[in-house]
Amino acid sequence: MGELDALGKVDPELAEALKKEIIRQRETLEMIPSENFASIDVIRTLGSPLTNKYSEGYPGKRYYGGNEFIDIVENLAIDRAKRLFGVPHANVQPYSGSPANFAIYAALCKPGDTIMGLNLPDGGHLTHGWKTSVTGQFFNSVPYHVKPDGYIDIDEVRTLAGENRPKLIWIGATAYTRELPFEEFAKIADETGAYLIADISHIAGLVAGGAHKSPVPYAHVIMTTTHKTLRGPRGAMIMVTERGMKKDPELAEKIDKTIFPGLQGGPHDNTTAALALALLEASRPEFREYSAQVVRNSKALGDELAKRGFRLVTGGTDNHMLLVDLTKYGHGMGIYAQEALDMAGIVLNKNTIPAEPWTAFYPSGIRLGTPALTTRGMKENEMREIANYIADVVEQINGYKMLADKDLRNAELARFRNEIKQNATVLGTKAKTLALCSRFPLYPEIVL
Ligand code: DSN
Repeated sequence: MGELDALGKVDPELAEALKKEIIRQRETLEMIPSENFASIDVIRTLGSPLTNKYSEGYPGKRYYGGNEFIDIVENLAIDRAKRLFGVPHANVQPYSGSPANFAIYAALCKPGDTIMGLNLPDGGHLTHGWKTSVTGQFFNSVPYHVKPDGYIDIDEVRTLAGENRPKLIWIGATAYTRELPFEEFAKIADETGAYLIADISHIAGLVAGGAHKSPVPYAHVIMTTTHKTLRGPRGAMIMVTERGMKKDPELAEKIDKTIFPGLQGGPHDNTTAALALALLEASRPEFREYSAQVVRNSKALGDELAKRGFRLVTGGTDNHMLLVDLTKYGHGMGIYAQEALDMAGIVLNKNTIPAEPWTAFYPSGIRLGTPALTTRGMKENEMREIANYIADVVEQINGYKMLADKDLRNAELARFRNEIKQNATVLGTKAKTLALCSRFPLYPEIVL
């Protein structure tokens, strides 16, 4: 009996799409650094009947009846988050990272207050004040940047914070390959009276596993999504540190009230249950080994790519991620690399590079990482093999151009798409990635 057979009987169209997605995950090399493979137990807990329940409020203080078991589940998640990260307060209800970040603003700022975050094209997140996010519209956003070498410009942060006296400062990124300088930011926040908010969505699993410095001694509030390196269900948590409680003894209460009733309705109890399980998994010694391996893999991948002549932003990595500058092929070539690699069974994303010479839609780099492949059991040898696959494929974009004129650009992209699907190197690499994937089975428990 196949996993999707029953669904296939009631909704064959949907079952077919689910089946194809599971096969796609199995048969490609997943290198988007914000993605991972949650354990089969986490996946199955997500699919539990807990999705049926309404539980507005918090454990012991619910608006509806019938929450005695949900209280146990949510308390398990809260206690495990507090223990794993070493914080006095955790809210496990945020639906995802962006609403969690908005809740932090709503708890601590008034519209029009000044806030600071890393500029989006420099590796920052939309919700850290970028102009197309409401966070850049409701607040006076003063972005800071990375230096030409790709490292965060701490001197600029200090100067901007001194001049603008922000209410809060974000430390965190979506495309930053070096250890986050929490200590330096804490000093700046103290000097200027700002709240320091660490968004550790990308690195939470590394922090939990001891492979990245913890923000806990430095930040007042910590937000993380739960589905990236932490390898849990899709969701988020907001934690308040001892330092945060010292700065504002009402901080925990303010955050809780902003999540509910301020912004959200009922928590997704099936997700909370899956998160409780993921936090237990992340507290085990195997997870420490996993997070250390993620970083070793990332370094091995980067070293081999550099050997093949690719320039890495900052020259390398301290974490799970690499940012590759493709300007040697021209400006805006990230899309060509992403699509050629996709065709070869390697999934990653085009990304801006510091001082991006083209646009955010057509950026000049690619971003890739090792959390998902490490979950599959791959190690440094496979990373070196994959780096060579990537190099072989990306070299095929040489000679194509990114053009400013829309019609010419579309014509050039159409020519590329037509040619790349017949390219012998790309097709040969596809066969190799498929063979590699089959050596590291994904979700063998799911029989299709
Ligand atoms: N979409 C996430 C990432 O890929 O980094 C950030 O929200």
